[in-house]
Amino acid sequence: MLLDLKRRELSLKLVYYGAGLGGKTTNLVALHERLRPAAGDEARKPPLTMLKTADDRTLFFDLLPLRLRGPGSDAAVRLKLYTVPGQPIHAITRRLVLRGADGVAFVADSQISRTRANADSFVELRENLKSNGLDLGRLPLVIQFNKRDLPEVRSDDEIAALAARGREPLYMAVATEGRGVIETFVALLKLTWLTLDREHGIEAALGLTEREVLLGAAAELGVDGGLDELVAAGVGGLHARLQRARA
Ligand SMILES: Nc1nc2c(ncn2[C@@H]2O[C@H](COP(=O)(O)OP(=O)(O)O)[C@@H](O)[C@H]2O)c(=O)[nH]1
Ligand SMILES: [Mg+2]
Repeated sequence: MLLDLKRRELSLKLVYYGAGLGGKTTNLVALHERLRPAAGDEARKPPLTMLKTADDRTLFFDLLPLRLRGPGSDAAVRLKLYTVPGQPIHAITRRLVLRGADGVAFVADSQISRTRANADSFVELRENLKSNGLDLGRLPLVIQFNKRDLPEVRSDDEIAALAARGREPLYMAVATEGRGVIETFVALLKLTWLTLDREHGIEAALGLTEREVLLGAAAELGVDGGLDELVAAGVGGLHARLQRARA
């Protein structure tokens, strides 16, 4: 997190983590495709930077920068969405990309054959956070189960049971069709914002509310209204329980 009070601008780093080929890059591509930058001098669509190997796999990271403004506010939020490369040889890169992360989306591959790879990646995430001085228990984390369209995937019931045990909100997705992608992103942004506000009072410092930030994000992504429904699409997790308690 970087808070520039003079420019009234907050910069956040959000990282999509997970085993190779789970769909992290596809999430960013789907978000990029939906981008409808707000009118005005910022109207240029931000580039999605992809550093790929010859076989189309992420070499170092993918990066999607977003700039959000709350309606009627001159404060701005800059988001940098990163992915990590999945291949074993890129272990050090994954740790570097995680440095200074404000929130993480863990993209799990729903295929039964990838269960072990998901689990290994999650363990590695915890270790990498630790070596960056971050604690998985305190970092805003959202889980996505991607590739729901494929055969031989873990069942809805099984995933719901996982979600009920964990504290993280969990979203089902088919990233290639854009399904669940916005939900995951908005939930991650919301959770990250709430956490940083609790720890650093960013709302008061910037004069920007969580609602305004989420509305700003929704506008950029061409979503009109229905923010609460997007977030509520998640299953399980502490966040969902909080939402129900409030309703
Ligand atoms: N069937 C299916 N394929 C997907 C889905 N999401 C990603 N893929 C495919 O899985 C492969 C790896 O995706 P990619 O985003 O590069 O994975 P990454 O290594 O996590 O960045 C690509 O061929 C994608 O088209 C999905 O929801 N369903
Ligand atoms: Mg990738």
